[in-house]
Amino acid sequence: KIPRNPPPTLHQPELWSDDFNDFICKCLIKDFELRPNVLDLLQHVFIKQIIGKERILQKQLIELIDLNQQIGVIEKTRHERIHTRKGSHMKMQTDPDEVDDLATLEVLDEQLQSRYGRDQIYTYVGDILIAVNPFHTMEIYTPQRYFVSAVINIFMKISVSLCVQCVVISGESGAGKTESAHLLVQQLTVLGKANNRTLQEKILLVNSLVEAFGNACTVINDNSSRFGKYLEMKFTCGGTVVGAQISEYLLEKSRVIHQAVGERNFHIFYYIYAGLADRKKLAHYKLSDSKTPKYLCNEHVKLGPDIVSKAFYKEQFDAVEQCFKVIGFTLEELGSVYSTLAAILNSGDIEFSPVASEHQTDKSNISNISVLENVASLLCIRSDELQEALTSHCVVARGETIVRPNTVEKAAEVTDAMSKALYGRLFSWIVNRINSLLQGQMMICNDDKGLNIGILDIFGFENFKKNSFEQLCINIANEQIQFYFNQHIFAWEQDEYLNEEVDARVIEYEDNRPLLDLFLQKPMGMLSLLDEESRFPQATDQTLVEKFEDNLKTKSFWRPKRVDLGFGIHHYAGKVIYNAAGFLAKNRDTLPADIVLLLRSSENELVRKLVTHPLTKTGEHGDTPYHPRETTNMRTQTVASYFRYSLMDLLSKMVAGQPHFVRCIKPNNDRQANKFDREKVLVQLRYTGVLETAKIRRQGYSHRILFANFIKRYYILAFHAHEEPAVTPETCAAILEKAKLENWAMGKTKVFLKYYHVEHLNLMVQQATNRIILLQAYVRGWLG
Ligand code: AD9
Ligand code: MG
Repeated sequence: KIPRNPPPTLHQPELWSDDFNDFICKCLIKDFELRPNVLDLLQHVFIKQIIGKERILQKQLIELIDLNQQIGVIEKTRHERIHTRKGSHMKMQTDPDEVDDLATLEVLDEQLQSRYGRDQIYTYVGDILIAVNPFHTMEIYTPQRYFVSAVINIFMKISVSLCVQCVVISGESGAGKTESAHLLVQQLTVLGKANNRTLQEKILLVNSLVEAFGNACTVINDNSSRFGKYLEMKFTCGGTVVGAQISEYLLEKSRVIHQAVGERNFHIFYYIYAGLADRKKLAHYKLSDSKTPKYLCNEHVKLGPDIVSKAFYKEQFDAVEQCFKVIGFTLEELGSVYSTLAAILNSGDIEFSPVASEHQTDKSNISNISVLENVASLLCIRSDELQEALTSHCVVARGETIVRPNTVEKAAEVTDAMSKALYGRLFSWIVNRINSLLQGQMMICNDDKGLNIGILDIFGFENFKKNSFEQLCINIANEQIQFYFNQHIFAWEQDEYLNEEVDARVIEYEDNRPLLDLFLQKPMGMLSLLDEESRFPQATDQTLVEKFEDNLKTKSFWRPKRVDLGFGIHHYAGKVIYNAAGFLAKNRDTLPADIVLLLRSSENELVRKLVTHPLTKTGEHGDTPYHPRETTNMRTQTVASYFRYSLMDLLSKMVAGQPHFVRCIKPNNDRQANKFDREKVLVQLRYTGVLETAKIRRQGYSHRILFANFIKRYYILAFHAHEEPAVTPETCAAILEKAKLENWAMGKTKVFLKYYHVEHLNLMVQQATNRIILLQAYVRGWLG
């Protein structure tokens, strides 16, 4: 009666389809009563749908499990692999080519290289996944292959631990974080078989859409993320995707008005310019096809007027528009988005000239009124009011409002500030809108709060020839992520050994806490000093660096000779020389109240929304409160203080979940396939702490599980399903002995396990659950 086909595995999701489970419920398992721990077991394979609808008779279930035990389903290869790992752990003499987990091996970089040569780009070091950028398309992303085993891990964990899982993807710029994040989302949507295809499709498009607005070509990466992204995928307890939410962090808005040598503006501007030209709609959006907008003309990038003829950009424009539509933006909204983008492009072309008058040398005039009118008409505001807001400002003195003219420089600054603000707010609006459109889908099953996998993909560590305020922010964010990693892998682990009185060797690691203090401490950290200096109207970038020099007394900070506004920082990932030119202005990031008021009078709903509450997290002052403690004086909110808040917000999200680390490694600086620069890789392994991780994984205990949880999860391996063993260290020991495991340790409240212990235990549980899946197949066969 038993089917002869090979046992179904987790890779065959069709076996736990709703229909099938329903079928079982109805036909076979009618009056069954299921114990909570067996229920847990079932959750592993997301057949919870069965339970709750009908009750399963425990005795019969046990009988059926016994029946399956006779069949002895063993995932042979995997089983052997774990044995190899255990063996190599002790003897260190396995054939390295056979091992996917390099925590057991000494020469990491060599092994990564030989695996890379065979296109094996994913490797575990303990429970950290190393992903080496292949720089070419690979055919491995099918459900049966490598990456999926990592994804399944994460996926299994949400069901077992029922807590938020957080995947932290890190690595330097161009190492492959964004690609990895895409692949992860793709595979999670497949695994979490979204009930409705449209939702699945929408989630997959979210990344592409926000990246069109938030990514740009830099000298390191043609598709470099210029913002941080935290995508949360929501699942039911049955493992079905039911929604997604995205949070964005720290968009590099300054790119809108200026790009460094060899770099470009955000992708979307090129897409829209070429796309509208293709549709003969440039004139409608007040753009000219003969004269490239100034914001898109970086003299060092040979793009020039041929942007409009770039086939690639046109295709991308169509793709972005398609994303917008599928996700659910209305045509009206799309039109407003295009108008706003076109208004920004036009703003960059407004020209100011000094007014030639003996008395009023400080005054400025707009020399190309038609461009100003274009901007006003695209934003649906009055052009005379816009002209006034750009060329003058109000000061309140002794209760009286006085209008003062703006100099040419000041007027250009105000224009740029408006462009940056519009873009930053547009970006936040798009993200918020996506979230509310995806929210409609959220129907978490009634008995729980739903499960959640978050994926963090931020901009990677950067070290250019010339590094400015933006690089400083990006690198501080990476410093913070590294700190979190260290805390998790090293510090908390050691604390726990102490508390639980478990003996373990102390691991030395590079603690970057002093560096974080250097940046974030109040009141003497770098960002606080920057804020303080930004409040003085007379301060200059020169006085700022002097202030740094006077106050930051550490080896990690120094002033290089012969670089005027230069200062150096020794980051965890290497030394970077920054240039403080423009720091104060970039930090103040002021958007005059006149401009805000004017935009609020717009006849375009979107434009009005961009400058009205409650838009979250847009970065300029005058907005919704970002942080109770940071908002005491909204008028003075600077980029630095907003940045600090964002970082804390991000961190609180991460700390709330169980982390999984993916370390992306860049094998060479030339973006070439099949080129493995050993030195380059070794440096990354060293500074990301992967080398130490390997060490701690060899020596320490990566998993610590409370007695009760351990017993609940694994008791089935040593006890009968109907037994209820006492929550004691003895019960735990009995389970571990039954599983024939050695070298674990018993703490005061927790079992301390090496990662391969957990794999072994999970494998055994999986075998048991496989039997349950097999049961389904059996039942199906039986029912014919
Ligand atoms: V940055 O910090 O945002 O500047 P990332 O995100 O780390 O950087 P990204 O994912 O954009 O790097 O990868 C850079 C390029 O490497 C991609 O454009 C691809 O051309 C290439 N890449 C990365 N990962 C893969 C992959 N798994 N398969 C194929 C890849 N190509
Ligand atoms: Mg990226």
